[in-house]
Amino acid sequence: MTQAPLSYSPEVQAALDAGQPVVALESTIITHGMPWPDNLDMARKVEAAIREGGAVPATIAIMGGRIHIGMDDAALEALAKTPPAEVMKLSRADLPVCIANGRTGATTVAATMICAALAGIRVFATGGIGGVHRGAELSFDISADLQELAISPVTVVAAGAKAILDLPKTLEVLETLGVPVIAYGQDQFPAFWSRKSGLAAPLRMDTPAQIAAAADMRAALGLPGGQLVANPIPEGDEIAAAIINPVIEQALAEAAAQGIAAKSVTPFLLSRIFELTEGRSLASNIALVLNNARLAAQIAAAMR
Ligand code: PSU
Repeated sequence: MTQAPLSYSPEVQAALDAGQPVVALESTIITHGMPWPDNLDMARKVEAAIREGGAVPATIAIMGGRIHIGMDDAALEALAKTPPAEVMKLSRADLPVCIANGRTGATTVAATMICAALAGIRVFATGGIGGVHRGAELSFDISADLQELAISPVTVVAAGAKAILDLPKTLEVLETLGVPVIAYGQDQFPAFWSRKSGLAAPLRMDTPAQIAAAADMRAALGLPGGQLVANPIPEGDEIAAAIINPVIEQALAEAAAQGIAAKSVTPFLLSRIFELTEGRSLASNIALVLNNARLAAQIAAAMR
């Protein structure tokens, strides 16, 4: 039978062999989520934050038809420099196709969860998960990230779902799928660039140990799927909802007018919001990813 072609970096291999905490990181945020060279800077800083937290970072990407679990700095730089049009944006449907055809691809939250689970990594840090897009009642555009949270046993630390989405509907779908949505240290579900969404989070936890214990119990009960930890952006880095919401509305209107659809929607919106906020949205995005990386390292250290 064909085996999954996994290539571990020496550092990640050693950590997994020794049972040390490892945190997975995705690559779509590098190739499609942020512009060069901020994307490389972010990727390096996030890896450093995880190391400072006492865990080993494992950035995941598909290169030359192999699943790389942990990338060296040269590989990270090469991926960050590659134009988005030359890298496949991979989710559950296209991950095997990319690997089988020997291509290069960046893993979204869904694909990173699949690869992390294959590698035995149980915690993953990112910015914000994909979710139910606004107008989904007509477009049916719902990210495969939501379904993946119900399938792959990985705890995903994010600053909620991106505020470009329909957050109430995203929470409804997560509930239907049986995904625990855990706000960290507050009652509200955070809204990516802002700490508050005005929506109550279904669950709240205040320590990494509680989150790790819940993941362990999920496994003990034989329940498939992971957990979404919604970690609010630090106060000093947030953009108030009153400022970011009109910008989101404008970017959404432009996407609709230009007929942007499917996998292009999220990268288009993030880059337009970056331009419209003169870079402020990117600074906040980087700050929230770093904050998530620090929490993920603590959760990984608390897992059995
Ligand atoms: N977090 C960020 N920026 C990003 C992403 C996450 O701060 O660009 C990526 C993730 O890879 C996530 C994807 O899976 O955005 C969502 O894309 P879509 O809405 O097309 O499912």
